[in-house]
Amino acid sequence: MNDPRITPPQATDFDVAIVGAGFAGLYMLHRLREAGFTARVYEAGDGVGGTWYWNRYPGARCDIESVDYSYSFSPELEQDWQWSERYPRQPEILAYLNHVADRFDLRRDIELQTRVTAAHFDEQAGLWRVETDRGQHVTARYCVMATGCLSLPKQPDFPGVERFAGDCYLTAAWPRQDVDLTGKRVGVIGTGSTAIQVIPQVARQAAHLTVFQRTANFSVPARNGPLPAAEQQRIKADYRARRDISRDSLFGVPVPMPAAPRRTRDIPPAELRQTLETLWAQGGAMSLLAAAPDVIADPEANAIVAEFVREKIRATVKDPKVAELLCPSTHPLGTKRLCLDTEYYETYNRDNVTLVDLRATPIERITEHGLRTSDAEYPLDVLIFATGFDAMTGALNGIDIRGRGGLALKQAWAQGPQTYLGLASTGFPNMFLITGPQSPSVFSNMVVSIEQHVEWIADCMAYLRQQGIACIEASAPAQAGWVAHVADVANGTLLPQTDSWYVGANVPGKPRVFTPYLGGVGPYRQQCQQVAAKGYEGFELG
Ligand code: FAD
Ligand code: N01
Repeated sequence: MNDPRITPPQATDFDVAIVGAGFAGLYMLHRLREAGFTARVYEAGDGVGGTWYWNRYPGARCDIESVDYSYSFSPELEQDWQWSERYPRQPEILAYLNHVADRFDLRRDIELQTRVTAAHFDEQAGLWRVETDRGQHVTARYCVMATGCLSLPKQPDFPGVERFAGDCYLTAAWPRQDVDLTGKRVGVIGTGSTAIQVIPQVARQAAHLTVFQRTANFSVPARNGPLPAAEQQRIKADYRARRDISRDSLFGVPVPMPAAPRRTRDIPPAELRQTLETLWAQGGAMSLLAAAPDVIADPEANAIVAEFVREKIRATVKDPKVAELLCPSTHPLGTKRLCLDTEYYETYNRDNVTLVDLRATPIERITEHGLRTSDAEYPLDVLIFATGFDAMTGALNGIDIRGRGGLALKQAWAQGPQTYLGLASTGFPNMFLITGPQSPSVFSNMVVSIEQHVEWIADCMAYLRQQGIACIEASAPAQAGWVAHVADVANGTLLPQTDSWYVGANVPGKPRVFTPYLGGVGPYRQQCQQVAAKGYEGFELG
């Protein structure tokens, strides 16, 4: 039990330091308090909400249904809160998270406008020393990184960007006040999930919108709309069952795991067509993936579903040349995040929208009055960058995290993230990651995955306290086994081959490693439960 490398615990300022006050940090704080721990949350923003605090761009909303993209830990909360739409807008999700912060009296333990700059494990004292950009130095037995998978936006580094005389906006740092684009010539760079939400909104306001597309993406209609009270009531009457299905599912949504999945290619074409038409009419990206899970592994299945979506694009977009440009051709469906939209493809039928193909005519530079590609200059008043994130590891690498022997996390992960279950990393005792790399995280309804991690971590800390164990650390062999398993599962799919942020391809110099765990939310949960049931198998306790 006694690890000679660590002396008995000293008193700390808090039992737990939590970095980040999004869905993860808020629930972690609540859960730890309930378990009798003291905890402090540090949040860089001046409000809680994380993703939903920062991403205020027009059209921002989630792609999981509101009744599912919400906490399940409090039956009273889930009954009381009324969602207005099938897919809630950013302000509604932010209001929800603020309600949670107030309802559970969380704010008194959250320090806003406080960025954690360093977290060093002091081996002698067996505690974490945490530093912030406000000059605070605090100690905690445990450090929980709730820093978000998609919280560090890429900064626009286009040549000439600093000379642009118009207004520039980064979608992930959108201003609080309304941005009036009426009468403006607006350029949007990017056609990922964010841009696909922004573009229809901007097109309605701007005098002219030019979309600069490098890679066409697959998008599925949301079929969003009001969530009628009666429908919400019906769902809430049997909420536990719905939540349980999500918890045991592949992607954290209430689509049960098929008992004996049929291969998509074996389904008679007429039947498959009917299923796809029904799903298309119902809307929802996750339901499409969940209905034909082998599309991410079987090229033939993928080709069938991808062609179905392309047909829909061609049928929607009137100009055949524009339609063809919008048809994804560089990657299999679902190997970049499948997008969810409201009138995205329809937007290209508007007279005030132009699509520019950056593969044919790359951006050369941003000029004082617009953007120049290899064949034209586009005069612009406003530029919107929807160019994505340094995902999965960006926010963690933004902190000087040091474990045993002063080992920097950045160095330990130089060849790609190394974790056990995506929850912990060898050499970094008493540090936990919420939805860390190599957990289902971004390949799931993240609220379901966040709740699972938070509960596992809080239970683990309670167990250690009860057993009088001061230190927990992922063992090197267990970590190596998990990293290999994550890679094996990914390599059985089409995802690692595609250039996406899942593999870090969007950030120059990042090691190419597929980061989410694709084994499914339900099976992953079971593995975590088994690890705990076996006395935290694969961890060294001391
Ligand atoms: P975040 O919400 O990212 O919160 C992390 C917080 O940590 C941030 O507030 C950040 O400021 C803070 N932080 C980071 N580093 C530091 C530091 N060093 N010091 C102090 N504070 C720090 N997921 C879905 O499942 N469905 C969706 O529909 C969906 N839509 C999304 C839409 C957008 C635009 C984006 C960007 C992401 C979306 N996601 C979606 C993923 C989303 O990030 C998660 O669902 C969820 O909100 C993550 O919560 P979190 O608390 O883990 O992280
Ligand atoms: O970022 P992205 P995002 N020159 O990386 C282009 C979640 N999310 O913010 O594909 C030209 O997907 C880039 O082009 P390419 C969701 O998990 C969810 O849109 O690299 N173009 C791409 O088109 C999502 O996956 C929701 O060729 C450049 C775009 O910018 C994740 O967040 C909503 C470029 C970036 O797309 C990230 O989505 C929003 C360059 N130099 C976000 N650099 C919903 O749930 C980048 N691009 C609804």
